[in-house]
Amino acid sequence: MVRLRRFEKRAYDLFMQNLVKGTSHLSLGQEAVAAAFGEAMRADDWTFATYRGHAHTLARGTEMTPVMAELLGRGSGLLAGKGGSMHLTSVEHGMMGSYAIVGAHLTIANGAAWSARLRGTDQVAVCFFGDGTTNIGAFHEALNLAVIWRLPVVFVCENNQWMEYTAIGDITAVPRPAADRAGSYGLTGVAVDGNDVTAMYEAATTALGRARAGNGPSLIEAQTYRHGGHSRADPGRYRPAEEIQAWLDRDPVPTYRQHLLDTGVPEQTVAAIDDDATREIDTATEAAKAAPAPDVALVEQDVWADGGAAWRN
Ligand SMILES: Cc1ncc(C[n+]2csc(CCOP(=O)(O)OP(=O)(O)O)c2C)c(N)n1
Repeated sequence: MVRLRRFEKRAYDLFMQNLVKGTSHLSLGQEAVAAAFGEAMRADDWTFATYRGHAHTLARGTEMTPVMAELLGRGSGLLAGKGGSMHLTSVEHGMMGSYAIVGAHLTIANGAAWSARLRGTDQVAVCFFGDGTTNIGAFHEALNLAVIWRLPVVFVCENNQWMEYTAIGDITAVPRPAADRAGSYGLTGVAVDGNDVTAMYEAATTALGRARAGNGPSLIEAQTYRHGGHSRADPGRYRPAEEIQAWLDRDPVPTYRQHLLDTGVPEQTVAAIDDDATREIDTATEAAKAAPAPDVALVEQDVWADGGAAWRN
């Protein structure tokens, strides 16, 4: 969680210095969800994320330097500087993409899960999305199909309470937008404290085990909060100050730090975790800043599945 927190705080600073190209969507405050799944998943499982995918990419073991270089649009970036913050992908780490079309990736995760079934592997596809996504048709289509076909997929709604400028409660008929609808698809509604990394890890382990054993999909709603607004263009000032403060009081990073100290983990060990993360982000930042821009001649490369630029019938 500390790594993810450090990375996004630095990404924010670099954005304010106009070094991050395009916009970026931070998940500060939501780190427990990505960290718990990153820990519980097997190396050959698949992650599908949204445009808010920095933490999910790092949680699968991707190094900070290429991710930071990607945000800065450098040639050494994860996608050679051609994807940017919103499209992080690292197939070798099972990070199968960050999708900007709300809801689109739930059906793609189904496709990955189906391929695992057809190939007889016990890989699991895990798909993260926001609360607003539960009001998109693809959410319902994907859940229905996943249940009918008993697909090894785990749908994880990160209910950070807000969509883009709109509170989820203002436009949704049920209090828990994902968990309360699970029954419609024959699933058990699972609502978890998304700021409690231990509870998240347990929920992740149960759902992954269920999928791996051939018992089909799960739908988890993680109750959490993003500290900032929707994107860097949005400071989120429309949200009530008391609401923000109440969630800051339950910030997963300091809360878990305190938990470690309370349960006897030595102060030096906790400090070493902080120091490692600081060193890692400092190194990544310097390397990314020093890296050259992408070669314009490569702009058409990697456009098609074979890595080339030419249309094929
Ligand atoms: C199909 C589609 N409709 C609208 C948008 C514009 N849009 C981007 S993010 C977003 C809000 C999504 O909210 P939520 O699913 O709660 O995720 P969060 O951003 O809070 O993580 C909207 C409406 C889009 N990208 N795709």
